[in-house]
Amino acid sequence: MKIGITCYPTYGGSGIVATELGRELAARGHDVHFITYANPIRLDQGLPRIHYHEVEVSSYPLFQYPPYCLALASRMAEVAACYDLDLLHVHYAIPHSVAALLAKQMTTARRLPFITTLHGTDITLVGSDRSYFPITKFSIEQSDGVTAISHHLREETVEVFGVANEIRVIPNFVNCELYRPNRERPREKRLLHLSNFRPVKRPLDCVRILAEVVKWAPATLWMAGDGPERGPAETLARKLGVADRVEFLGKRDHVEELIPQCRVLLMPSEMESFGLAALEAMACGVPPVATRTGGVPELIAHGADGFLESVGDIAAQAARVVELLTDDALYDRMSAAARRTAETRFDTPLIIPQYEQYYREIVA
Ligand code: GMT
Repeated sequence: MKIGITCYPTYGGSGIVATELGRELAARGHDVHFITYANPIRLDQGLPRIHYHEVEVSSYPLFQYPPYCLALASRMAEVAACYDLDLLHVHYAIPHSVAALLAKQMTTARRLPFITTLHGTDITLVGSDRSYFPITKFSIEQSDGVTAISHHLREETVEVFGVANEIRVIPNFVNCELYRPNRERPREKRLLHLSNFRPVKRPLDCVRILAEVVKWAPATLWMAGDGPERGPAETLARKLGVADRVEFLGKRDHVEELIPQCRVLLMPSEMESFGLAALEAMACGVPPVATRTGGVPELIAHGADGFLESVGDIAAQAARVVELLTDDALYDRMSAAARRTAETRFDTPLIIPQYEQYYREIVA
Protein backbone atom coordinates (compact mmCIF):
# COMPACT_ATOMS: atom_id res chain seq x y z
CA MET A 1 0.00 0.00 0.00
CA LYS A 2 1.03 3.63 -0.46
CA ILE A 3 0.41 5.57 2.71
CA GLY A 4 0.79 9.27 3.49
CA ILE A 5 1.56 9.95 7.16
CA THR A 6 1.29 13.35 8.82
CA CYS A 7 2.25 14.11 12.41
CA TYR A 8 3.97 16.68 14.57
CA PRO A 9 7.60 15.98 13.73
CA THR A 10 8.99 17.58 16.88
CA TYR A 11 9.36 16.04 20.31
CA GLY A 12 6.15 14.35 21.46
CA GLY A 13 4.52 10.98 21.75
CA SER A 14 2.18 11.27 18.77
CA GLY A 15 5.04 12.11 16.39
CA ILE A 16 7.12 9.25 17.77
CA VAL A 17 4.30 6.74 17.31
CA ALA A 18 3.65 8.00 13.77
CA THR A 19 7.33 7.78 12.88
CA GLU A 20 7.81 4.31 14.33
CA LEU A 21 4.63 3.17 12.59
CA GLY A 22 5.92 4.49 9.26
CA ARG A 23 9.22 2.67 9.73
CA GLU A 24 7.51 -0.58 10.65
CA LEU A 25 5.12 -0.31 7.69
CA ALA A 26 8.02 0.33 5.31
CA ALA A 27 9.84 -2.68 6.75
CA ARG A 28 6.74 -4.72 5.87
CA GLY A 29 6.89 -3.58 2.24
CA HIS A 30 4.58 -0.55 2.20
CA ASP A 31 5.54 2.76 0.63
CA VAL A 32 5.41 5.43 3.29
CA HIS A 33 5.33 9.16 2.56
CA PHE A 34 5.81 11.49 5.52
CA ILE A 35 4.20 14.87 4.85
CA THR A 36 5.32 17.22 7.62
CA TYR A 37 6.99 20.59 8.16
CA ALA A 38 10.26 19.01 9.35
CA ASN A 39 11.94 15.63 9.26
CA PRO A 40 10.33 13.58 12.07
CA ILE A 41 12.69 13.47 15.04
CA ARG A 42 13.26 9.71 15.15
CA LEU A 43 13.36 9.23 11.38
CA ASP A 44 16.83 8.36 10.12
CA GLN A 45 17.35 9.34 6.48
CA GLY A 46 17.83 6.82 3.70
CA LEU A 47 15.58 3.98 4.86
CA PRO A 48 14.09 1.97 2.00
CA ARG A 49 10.51 2.81 0.97
CA ILE A 50 10.41 5.87 3.23
CA HIS A 51 9.92 9.25 1.60
CA TYR A 52 9.78 12.66 3.15
CA HIS A 53 7.89 15.64 1.73
CA GLU A 54 8.40 18.93 3.48
CA VAL A 55 5.50 21.32 3.90
CA GLU A 56 6.65 24.88 3.30
CA VAL A 57 4.58 27.63 4.78
CA SER A 58 5.21 30.93 3.03
CA SER A 59 4.74 34.05 5.02
CA TYR A 60 3.26 37.29 3.78
CA PRO A 61 3.01 40.62 5.58
CA LEU A 62 -0.76 40.22 5.70
CA PHE A 63 -0.54 36.91 7.53
CA GLN A 64 -0.23 37.48 11.22
CA TYR A 65 -0.64 33.69 11.46
CA PRO A 66 0.71 31.82 8.38
CA PRO A 67 -1.98 29.26 7.38
CA TYR A 68 -0.09 26.00 7.96
CA CYS A 69 -3.24 23.91 7.64
CA LEU A 70 -3.80 25.15 4.07
CA ALA A 71 -0.18 24.59 3.02
CA LEU A 72 -0.38 21.10 4.51
CA ALA A 73 -3.64 20.30 2.69
CA SER A 74 -2.15 21.47 -0.63
CA ARG A 75 0.96 19.36 -0.10
CA MET A 76 -1.07 16.31 0.91
CA ALA A 77 -3.20 16.55 -2.24
CA GLU A 78 -0.09 17.07 -4.39
CA VAL A 79 1.80 14.10 -2.92
CA ALA A 80 -1.32 11.90 -3.11
CA ALA A 81 -1.67 12.67 -6.82
CA CYS A 82 2.03 12.35 -7.67
CA TYR A 83 2.59 9.09 -5.80
CA ASP A 84 -0.86 7.55 -6.14
CA LEU A 85 -1.43 7.29 -2.40
CA ASP A 86 -4.07 4.83 -1.22
CA LEU A 87 -4.81 6.74 1.94
CA LEU A 88 -3.70 9.43 4.36
CA HIS A 89 -3.09 8.61 8.01
CA VAL A 90 -2.89 11.63 10.27
CA HIS A 91 -1.77 11.64 13.88
CA TYR A 92 -3.22 14.21 16.27
CA ALA A 93 -6.55 15.66 15.16
CA ILE A 94 -5.70 19.36 15.11
CA PRO A 95 -5.09 20.55 12.44
CA HIS A 96 -4.06 17.38 10.60
CA SER A 97 -7.49 15.84 10.12
CA VAL A 98 -8.85 19.14 8.83
CA ALA A 99 -6.01 19.34 6.30
CA ALA A 100 -6.63 15.71 5.29
CA LEU A 101 -10.31 16.43 4.77
CA LEU A 102 -9.43 19.34 2.48
CA ALA A 103 -6.89 17.22 0.58
CA LYS A 104 -9.50 14.52 0.13
CA GLN A 105 -11.98 17.04 -1.26
CA MET A 106 -9.32 18.49 -3.58
CA THR A 107 -8.58 15.03 -4.96
CA THR A 108 -11.42 14.67 -7.41
CA ALA A 109 -9.87 12.14 -9.79
CA ARG A 110 -10.28 9.29 -7.28
CA ARG A 111 -11.07 8.43 -3.71
CA LEU A 112 -8.52 9.46 -1.06
CA PRO A 113 -9.72 8.22 2.34
CA PHE A 114 -8.09 9.38 5.57
CA ILE A 115 -7.68 7.94 9.03
CA THR A 116 -7.27 10.08 12.12
CA THR A 117 -5.43 8.66 15.11
CA LEU A 118 -6.26 10.41 18.36
CA HIS A 119 -3.41 10.62 20.84
CA GLY A 120 -4.61 12.49 23.89
CA THR A 121 -4.23 16.21 24.27
CA ASP A 122 -5.83 16.66 20.83
CA ILE A 123 -9.00 15.56 22.66
CA THR A 124 -8.45 16.30 26.33
CA LEU A 125 -6.87 19.77 26.04
CA VAL A 126 -6.68 21.33 22.58
CA GLY A 127 -9.77 19.80 20.99
CA SER A 128 -12.02 20.55 23.91
CA ASP A 129 -10.88 24.18 24.02
CA ARG A 130 -13.86 26.34 22.93
CA SER A 131 -12.08 27.74 19.89
CA TYR A 132 -11.23 24.32 18.44
CA PHE A 133 -14.14 22.21 19.67
CA PRO A 134 -16.47 22.49 16.62
CA ILE A 135 -13.73 21.86 14.04
CA THR A 136 -12.28 18.95 16.02
CA LYS A 137 -15.71 17.31 16.29
CA PHE A 138 -16.38 17.94 12.59
CA SER A 139 -13.04 16.55 11.43
CA ILE A 140 -13.43 13.41 13.56
CA GLU A 141 -16.91 12.86 12.14
CA GLN A 142 -15.66 13.38 8.60
CA SER A 143 -12.72 10.97 8.97
CA ASP A 144 -13.09 7.71 7.05
CA GLY A 145 -11.54 5.92 9.99
CA VAL A 146 -10.68 6.94 13.55
CA THR A 147 -8.39 5.14 15.97
CA ALA A 148 -7.57 5.89 19.59
CA ILE A 149 -4.51 4.70 21.46
CA SER A 150 -6.45 3.52 24.51
CA HIS A 151 -9.97 2.63 25.59
CA HIS A 152 -9.87 5.55 27.95
CA LEU A 153 -9.26 7.97 25.09
CA ARG A 154 -12.01 6.42 23.01
CA GLU A 155 -14.50 6.82 25.87
CA GLU A 156 -13.32 10.37 26.52
CA THR A 157 -13.77 11.24 22.83
CA VAL A 158 -17.30 9.88 22.72
CA GLU A 159 -18.17 11.65 25.98
CA VAL A 160 -16.64 15.03 25.12
CA PHE A 161 -17.57 15.22 21.44
CA GLY A 162 -20.62 12.97 21.27
CA VAL A 163 -19.34 11.58 17.97
CA ALA A 164 -21.13 8.56 16.56
CA ASN A 165 -18.37 7.06 14.36
CA GLU A 166 -16.77 3.79 15.27
CA ILE A 167 -13.45 4.49 17.00
CA ARG A 168 -11.10 1.57 16.87
CA VAL A 169 -8.67 1.15 19.75
CA ILE A 170 -5.19 0.29 18.50
CA PRO A 171 -2.78 0.67 21.40
CA ASN A 172 0.71 2.09 21.10
CA PHE A 173 3.51 -0.35 20.49
CA VAL A 174 7.22 -0.87 21.04
CA ASN A 175 9.84 -2.70 19.06
CA CYS A 176 11.08 -5.25 21.60
CA GLU A 177 14.06 -6.12 19.41
CA LEU A 178 15.31 -2.56 19.64
CA TYR A 179 14.19 -1.77 23.18
CA ARG A 180 15.91 -4.42 25.28
CA PRO A 181 17.03 -4.75 28.88
CA ASN A 182 20.68 -4.59 29.87
CA ARG A 183 22.16 -7.99 30.64
CA GLU A 184 22.70 -6.86 34.22
CA ARG A 185 20.77 -4.56 36.50
CA PRO A 186 22.46 -1.11 36.18
CA ARG A 187 24.78 -0.50 39.15
CA GLU A 188 23.89 3.12 39.56
CA LYS A 189 20.53 3.88 41.18
CA ARG A 190 19.56 6.20 38.38
CA LEU A 191 15.99 7.35 37.77
CA LEU A 192 14.76 8.56 34.41
CA HIS A 193 12.12 11.01 33.27
CA LEU A 194 11.42 11.28 29.57
CA SER A 195 8.96 13.84 28.23
CA ASN A 196 8.36 17.09 26.41
CA PHE A 197 8.39 18.95 29.75
CA ARG A 198 4.91 20.34 29.33
CA PRO A 199 2.98 21.14 32.52
CA VAL A 200 0.72 18.08 31.97
CA LYS A 201 3.82 15.88 32.49
CA ARG A 202 4.57 17.43 35.93
CA PRO A 203 8.37 17.14 35.55
CA LEU A 204 8.83 19.18 38.74
CA ASP A 205 7.35 16.24 40.63
CA CYS A 206 10.33 14.16 39.49
CA VAL A 207 12.69 16.56 41.22
CA ARG A 208 10.51 16.47 44.34
CA ILE A 209 10.45 12.67 44.25
CA LEU A 210 14.25 12.56 43.94
CA ALA A 211 14.61 14.91 46.93
CA GLU A 212 12.58 12.39 48.99
CA VAL A 213 14.29 9.29 47.63
CA VAL A 214 17.84 10.49 48.41
CA LYS A 215 16.96 10.41 52.11
CA TRP A 216 16.86 6.60 51.78
CA ALA A 217 18.97 5.65 48.76
CA PRO A 218 21.84 7.28 46.81
CA ALA A 219 19.78 7.97 43.70
CA THR A 220 20.43 10.22 40.73
CA LEU A 221 18.04 11.43 38.03
CA TRP A 222 18.26 11.86 34.28
CA MET A 223 15.76 14.32 32.86
CA ALA A 224 15.57 13.68 29.10
CA GLY A 225 13.70 16.02 26.78
CA ASP A 226 12.98 19.69 26.74
CA GLY A 227 10.06 22.07 27.04
CA PRO A 228 8.54 24.87 29.09
CA GLU A 229 8.95 23.22 32.51
CA ARG A 230 12.66 22.48 32.14
CA GLY A 231 13.82 25.85 33.53
CA PRO A 232 11.51 25.66 36.56
CA ALA A 233 12.67 22.06 37.18
CA GLU A 234 16.32 23.16 37.12
CA THR A 235 15.54 25.95 39.58
CA LEU A 236 13.66 23.56 41.85
CA ALA A 237 16.56 21.10 41.85
CA ARG A 238 18.84 23.85 43.14
CA LYS A 239 16.28 24.96 45.71
CA LEU A 240 15.81 21.42 47.05
CA GLY A 241 19.58 20.85 47.18
CA VAL A 242 19.64 18.00 44.64
CA ALA A 243 21.06 19.87 41.63
CA ASP A 244 24.27 17.79 41.75
CA ARG A 245 22.17 14.63 41.45
CA VAL A 246 20.08 15.70 38.45
CA GLU A 247 21.30 15.84 34.89
CA PHE A 248 19.20 17.57 32.26
CA LEU A 249 20.01 15.79 29.01
CA GLY A 250 17.91 17.80 26.56
CA LYS A 251 16.27 16.20 23.53
CA ARG A 252 17.58 12.73 22.72
CA ASP A 253 17.05 10.65 19.61
CA HIS A 254 18.02 7.11 20.53
CA VAL A 255 16.31 6.69 23.86
CA GLU A 256 16.62 2.90 23.54
CA GLU A 257 20.29 3.40 24.47
CA LEU A 258 19.47 5.64 27.42
CA ILE A 259 16.66 3.76 29.11
CA PRO A 260 18.50 0.49 29.92
CA GLN A 261 21.08 2.50 31.89
CA CYS A 262 18.39 3.49 34.39
CA ARG A 263 16.65 1.67 37.22
CA VAL A 264 13.20 3.28 37.37
CA LEU A 265 11.12 5.45 35.04
CA LEU A 266 9.20 8.34 36.61
CA MET A 267 5.97 9.33 34.89
CA PRO A 268 4.10 11.56 37.35
CA SER A 269 1.77 13.02 34.68
CA GLU A 270 -1.45 14.87 35.38
CA MET A 271 -2.99 13.11 32.37
CA GLU A 272 -1.69 10.45 30.02
CA SER A 273 -3.89 8.77 27.43
CA PHE A 274 -1.39 5.96 27.11
CA GLY A 275 2.11 6.73 28.40
CA LEU A 276 4.48 5.70 25.63
CA ALA A 277 7.60 6.48 27.69
CA ALA A 278 6.45 3.95 30.29
CA LEU A 279 6.00 1.27 27.62
CA GLU A 280 9.46 1.93 26.19
CA ALA A 281 10.91 1.63 29.69
CA MET A 282 9.00 -1.59 30.36
CA ALA A 283 10.39 -3.12 27.17
CA CYS A 284 13.86 -2.36 28.57
CA GLY A 285 12.92 -4.05 31.86
CA VAL A 286 12.81 -0.71 33.66
CA PRO A 287 9.74 -0.63 35.91
CA PRO A 288 7.71 2.60 35.84
CA VAL A 289 6.45 4.50 38.86
CA ALA A 290 3.55 6.42 37.34
CA THR A 291 0.25 8.05 38.15
CA ARG A 292 -3.18 6.41 38.02
CA THR A 293 -4.59 8.58 35.28
CA GLY A 294 -6.20 8.29 31.85
CA GLY A 295 -5.17 5.17 29.94
CA VAL A 296 -2.12 4.36 32.09
CA PRO A 297 -3.88 1.55 34.01
CA GLU A 298 -4.45 -0.17 30.65
CA LEU A 299 -0.68 -0.43 30.36
CA ILE A 300 0.65 -0.83 33.89
CA ALA A 301 -0.70 -3.44 36.31
CA HIS A 302 -0.10 -1.89 39.73
CA GLY A 303 2.24 -3.97 41.85
CA ALA A 304 2.99 -6.44 39.04
CA ASP A 305 4.94 -4.64 36.30
CA GLY A 306 5.11 -1.14 37.78
CA PHE A 307 3.48 1.08 40.37
CA LEU A 308 0.57 3.51 40.08
CA GLU A 309 -0.02 6.27 42.63
CA SER A 310 -2.23 9.37 42.77
CA VAL A 311 -1.31 12.47 40.78
CA GLY A 312 0.75 14.80 42.96
CA ASP A 313 1.30 12.28 45.76
CA ILE A 314 5.06 12.72 46.00
CA ALA A 315 5.44 10.72 49.22
CA ALA A 316 3.72 7.65 47.75
CA GLN A 317 5.64 7.79 44.46
CA ALA A 318 8.95 8.30 46.29
CA ALA A 319 8.18 5.35 48.60
CA ARG A 320 7.63 3.11 45.56
CA VAL A 321 10.93 4.21 44.06
CA VAL A 322 12.69 3.46 47.34
CA GLU A 323 11.10 -0.02 47.41
CA LEU A 324 12.43 -0.70 43.94
CA LEU A 325 15.90 0.62 44.73
CA THR A 326 16.32 -1.26 47.98
CA ASP A 327 14.59 -4.61 47.40
CA ASP A 328 16.50 -6.46 44.67
CA ALA A 329 14.15 -9.46 44.59
CA LEU A 330 11.15 -7.19 44.07
CA TYR A 331 13.08 -5.23 41.46
CA ASP A 332 14.04 -8.29 39.43
CA ARG A 333 10.50 -9.67 39.56
CA MET A 334 8.95 -6.40 38.44
CA SER A 335 11.59 -5.78 35.80
CA ALA A 336 10.94 -9.20 34.22
CA ALA A 337 7.17 -8.67 34.40
CA ALA A 338 7.49 -5.27 32.72
CA ARG A 339 9.46 -6.77 29.84
CA ARG A 340 6.90 -9.58 29.57
CA THR A 341 4.02 -7.09 29.33
CA ALA A 342 5.77 -5.25 26.51
CA GLU A 343 6.52 -8.49 24.67
CA THR A 344 3.16 -10.18 25.06
CA ARG A 345 0.81 -7.21 24.60
CA PHE A 346 2.52 -4.32 22.82
CA ASP A 347 5.31 -5.68 20.63
CA THR A 348 5.25 -4.41 17.02
CA PRO A 349 4.33 -7.77 15.43
CA LEU A 350 1.14 -7.71 17.52
CA ILE A 351 0.06 -4.15 16.80
CA ILE A 352 1.24 -3.17 13.29
CA PRO A 353 -0.96 -5.82 11.60
CA GLN A 354 -3.94 -4.18 13.33
CA TYR A 355 -3.16 -0.95 11.46
CA GLU A 356 -2.65 -2.86 8.21
CA GLN A 357 -6.01 -4.59 8.63
CA TYR A 358 -7.70 -1.25 9.37
CA TYR A 359 -6.13 0.31 6.26
CA ARG A 360 -7.49 -2.54 4.13
CA GLU A 361 -10.98 -2.05 5.56
CA ILE A 362 -10.94 1.70 5.00
CA VAL A 363 -9.52 1.49 1.48
CA ALA A 364 -12.06 -1.18 0.57
O1 GMT B 1 0.98 15.66 25.43
C1 GMT B 1 1.83 14.84 25.23
O2 GMT B 1 2.31 14.13 26.06
C2 GMT B 1 2.29 14.61 23.87
C3 GMT B 1 1.26 13.82 23.22
C4 GMT B 1 1.47 13.85 21.77
O3 GMT B 1 0.47 13.71 21.13
O4 GMT B 1 2.54 14.07 21.26
O5 GMT B 1 1.23 12.54 23.83
C5 GMT B 1 0.05 11.80 23.75
O6 GMT B 1 0.31 10.79 22.81
C6 GMT B 1 1.26 9.80 23.23
C7 GMT B 1 1.50 8.84 22.08
O7 GMT B 1 0.34 8.21 21.67
C8 GMT B 1 0.73 9.09 24.48
O8 GMT B 1 1.64 8.10 24.88
C9 GMT B 1 0.54 10.12 25.58
O9 GMT B 1 -0.03 9.48 26.69
C10 GMT B 1 -0.37 11.25 25.11
N1 GMT B 1 -0.30 12.33 26.11
C11 GMT B 1 -1.34 12.70 26.85
O10 GMT B 1 -2.42 12.15 26.79
C12 GMT B 1 -1.09 13.81 27.80
